[in-house]
Amino acid sequence: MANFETVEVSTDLLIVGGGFAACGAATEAAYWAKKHGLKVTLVDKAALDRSGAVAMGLSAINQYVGIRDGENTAEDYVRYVRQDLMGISREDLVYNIARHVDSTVHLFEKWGLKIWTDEQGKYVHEGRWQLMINGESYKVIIAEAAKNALADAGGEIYERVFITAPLMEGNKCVGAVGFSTRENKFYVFKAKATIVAAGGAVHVFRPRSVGEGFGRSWYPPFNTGSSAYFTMKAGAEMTCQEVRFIPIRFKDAYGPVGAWFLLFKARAVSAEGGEYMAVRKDELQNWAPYGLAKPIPANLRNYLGMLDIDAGLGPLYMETAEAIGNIAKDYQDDPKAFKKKMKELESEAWEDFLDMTISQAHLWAAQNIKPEEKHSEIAACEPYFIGSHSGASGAWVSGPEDVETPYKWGHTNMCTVEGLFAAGDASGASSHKFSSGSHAEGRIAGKSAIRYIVENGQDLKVDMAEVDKLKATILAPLDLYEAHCKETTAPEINPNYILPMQFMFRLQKIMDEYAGGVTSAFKTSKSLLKRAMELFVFLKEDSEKLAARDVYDLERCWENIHRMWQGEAHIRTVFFREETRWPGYYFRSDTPRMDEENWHCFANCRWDPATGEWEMIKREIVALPGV
Ligand code: SFD
Ligand code: AMP
Repeated sequence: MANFETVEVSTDLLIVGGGFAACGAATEAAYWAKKHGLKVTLVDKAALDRSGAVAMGLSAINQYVGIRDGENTAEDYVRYVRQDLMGISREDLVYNIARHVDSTVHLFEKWGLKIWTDEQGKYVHEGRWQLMINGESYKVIIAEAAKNALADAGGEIYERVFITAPLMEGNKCVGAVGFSTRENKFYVFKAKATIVAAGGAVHVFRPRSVGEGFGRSWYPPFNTGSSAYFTMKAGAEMTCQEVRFIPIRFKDAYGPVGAWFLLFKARAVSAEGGEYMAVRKDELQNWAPYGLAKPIPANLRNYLGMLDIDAGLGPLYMETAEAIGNIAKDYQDDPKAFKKKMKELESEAWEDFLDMTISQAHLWAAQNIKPEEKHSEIAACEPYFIGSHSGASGAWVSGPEDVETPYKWGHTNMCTVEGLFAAGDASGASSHKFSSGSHAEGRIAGKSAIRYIVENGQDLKVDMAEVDKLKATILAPLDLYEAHCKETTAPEINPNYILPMQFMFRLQKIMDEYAGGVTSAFKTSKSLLKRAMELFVFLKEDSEKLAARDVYDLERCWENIHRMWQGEAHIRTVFFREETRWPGYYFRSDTPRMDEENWHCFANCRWDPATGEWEMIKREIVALPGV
């Protein structure tokens, strides 16, 4: 076996990940841990300051309810998410996040985040729920608060350690194992409770950007399905694995559209100039009641644009010049004020990208695009798994104690596995939490997990013989490479193993062509999915032949295994749900309609660690009482 030192770390609470949910969990848990003399340890595969989805920054806080100013109620937010997710959401979880999210946003401001304010000192809204920010350093600010809280409570942070798998004792999670991405060290974290907050997944599907653009995607390439893998391998029930997210973005550099639609009130049109949201309005009848209420769900907005593409009316364009012109119109009688306003709008347009998707600004510059003069192409991205945005995939977690629902079996945000909690992208059916809601949910999970430890925490029993077996499995790709790499003149071509990049291409090809990726125009069917499952049998077999040249490759091997599990859960759940509910995310051509009678329910799944079998489960949707 490759020579890796084993480093054992004992803690009370382990937080896996260092993004928004993890930072929220760390900040809150540290406070309660200090009171109870407990230790909190956070492990991130990257460096906390710039890890996860918010690495480059963001230009808006997408969830702010505005309860203190009487703008909205938490119940309003529940109705919004119910509508946007075509009726499928865990309303208790959405409610719990919504009632806590504002205090998180106020903390962000206290920690130094600049939220735009108007002349009256009120937050500038992008839309009903969204606040504009100067967000290029958003992640640094939130990470700093988490670091300070952990330091104050005697906690620890491990950066650049890739968590590979859960550590289990029967149906109880007792920590995690992983390896350093820089040194030959294998880590064993033993914990009385574990919170998984390792984000969602990208590059499961073949991206639009291949060849020279490979690696560019809307979702950050460093989130690779580790949350899903971790919870599935622990035997946790999962939910909404079919609810992938496809954002519409400025084409090829993936710049955000929210500010354009909501703040600038821009129209999206086909190459012929028709506004698909108006021209194709009648199509929304087919998706009633959700298609007929406002706001029109994100997937249906996508779908109407996709119908234009199918009809040969592409490319689609965002009418940036028209929108800027409309806003500036009010100033046209005063040339000086007009010029000033135009300058301001122009800089806001560029800042929107520079805050969070810098490469879109590069692309505009490279293509001589001045948004005030010329429109820009938009397109549907490849599918992603991001339960915190407008997708919903994640673990099935226990709801808040004070809300009357059947969804309660343990401490709030605990999975169906003892001692294992999830938040952010890792927890499912509670979409539209975004950065602020993920942080709030992390705080909820952090407090709950500490309470779990205080009430249930016994001394840990970890079978080190099992740990040694896990270590051998995790390091196997290094051994396989070492054993065979000299047998061929070109070490990347070898009948005894497959390198991680080749493996990823194969996974992406299956997902793209059979499970409704970009090149299949997001369409799939029962037969295509069945064939994908057949091909996955071989893919899984060959995953045992993944080989690694060094620790970087070892990380890539495991990232791809994590992606593969996310892909399999997706295929199985799309297959299970015999209807089309989210056209614009995916379309099942053999069941092209929504079936409220049979499928207004959660489609859950569970992989059984004891038998290796998958179980598919329908779960009832229970509305938040009185909402
Ligand atoms: O508008 C391991 N999001 C936006 N939210 C907003 O509030 N406003 C916006 O402006 C947003 N925009 C946006 C957003 C996302 C993306 C990708 C883009 C633009 C391009 C959504 C939020 O970013 C998102 O909801 C939260 O970040 C979710 O939080 P969380 O904690 O669930 O995920 P994370 O922040 O990505 O962190 C993941 C962490 O896990 C680590 N990790 N660590 C150890 N071992 C492993 N195996 C690991 N695998 C991953 C990561 O390093 C990271 O620390 S807008 O354009 O949509
Ligand atoms: P995006 O940049 O697309 O991620 O959008 C940012 C926020 O605005 C998210 O909360 C979206 O759900 C919301 N949003 C974007 N476009 C629209 C739209 N056309 N109508 C309503 N909400 C939107």
